[in-house]
Amino acid sequence: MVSTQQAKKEFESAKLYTSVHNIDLEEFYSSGHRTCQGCESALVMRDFVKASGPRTVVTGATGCMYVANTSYMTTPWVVPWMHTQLGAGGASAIGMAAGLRALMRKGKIKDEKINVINFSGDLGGGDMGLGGISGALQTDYDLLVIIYDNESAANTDIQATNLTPYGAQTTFSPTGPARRIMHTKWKKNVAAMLAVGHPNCKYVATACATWPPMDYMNKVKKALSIGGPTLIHTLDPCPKGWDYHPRYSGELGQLAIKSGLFPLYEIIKGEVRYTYDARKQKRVPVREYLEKQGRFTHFIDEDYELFQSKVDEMWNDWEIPGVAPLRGILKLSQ
Ligand SMILES: Cc1ncc(C[n+]2csc(CCOP(=O)(O)OP(=O)(O)O)c2C)c(N)n1
Ligand code: SF4
Ligand SMILES: [Mg+2]
Repeated sequence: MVSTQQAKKEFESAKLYTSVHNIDLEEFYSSGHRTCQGCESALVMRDFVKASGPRTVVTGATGCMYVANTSYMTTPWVVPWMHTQLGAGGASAIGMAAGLRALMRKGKIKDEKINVINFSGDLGGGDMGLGGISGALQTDYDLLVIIYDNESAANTDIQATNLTPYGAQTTFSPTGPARRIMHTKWKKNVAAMLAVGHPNCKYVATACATWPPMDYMNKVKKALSIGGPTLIHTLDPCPKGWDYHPRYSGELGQLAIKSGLFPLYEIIKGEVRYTYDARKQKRVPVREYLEKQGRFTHFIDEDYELFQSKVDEMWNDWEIPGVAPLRGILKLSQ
């Protein structure tokens, strides 16, 4: 475990928010975007750049957060922002960080800390761009990759990705009389996979933009102050893709965490710290979360039960609950 003293030191050096009243009023992702009402991915954008401040450059992979944010020559981005190809988030961050380092070394720009942040979606980052992100996490550059996960290829009309939950209806996996469940894969465990395989990566966290309050913004601050390659994976309720009224985005994010379905943690130099400990808190039945979304309306009792058993297994049987899906070491028989 991280010692209290070490945690205190990190906390102080990152200048974390201790109350919503400390949060800067200035916006660096402001009006001019065309995301859906209730879009949590838009909040992920707004809040990371609020936490990182004006000395930030952003690269963004294709997806809702590119298209909805740059339509018809309008943009909410106040800081320098660059679009990059769907699977190229990691490579674009390396290039940006390397370019800035070279310019500073040659004295062409002031030598100062400039935050380099890439955002990529669950398809662009968690599937297609995984190789580039892996490359970025093995460098010695100061860069942060945020995988914003709305659990579908939302921009191209809600196709399933490998981060779409089991059984969800998407345009690739419609339910019907012949087959009720079309998407039969369990969600890929991206953050932990990237954390365990990249010794150079200094900080990995999972987060949700709205709950617990300030948790996500403070994780961004920590990632940037720890420096080196870092990664945050956010779960972003998406009213269009998940099929619910936009007013419930905050509640759904909270239910995903309180049911234990989306584990909230940070890994600093190999040590896990739960930021919502679903091992110890009484978990909300996952059915309460699933029933509020149109993409699961075809579920029957056995589907809810399967979901619940998978969540319970994650917290009760895994070696590092909710994080690493290993169940210990088999004893070899003599
Ligand atoms: C190489 C490539 N293949 C396909 C596309 C079409 N395309 C554009 S956005 C997108 C979906 C991206 O999904 P995700 O990364 O999850 O971001 P979201 O749209 O959900 O925000 C796809 C398939 C593309 N731009 N480039
Ligand atoms: S489809 Fe989903 S991710 Fe895309 S803008 Fe709408 S709410 Fe946001
Ligand atoms: Mg997506």
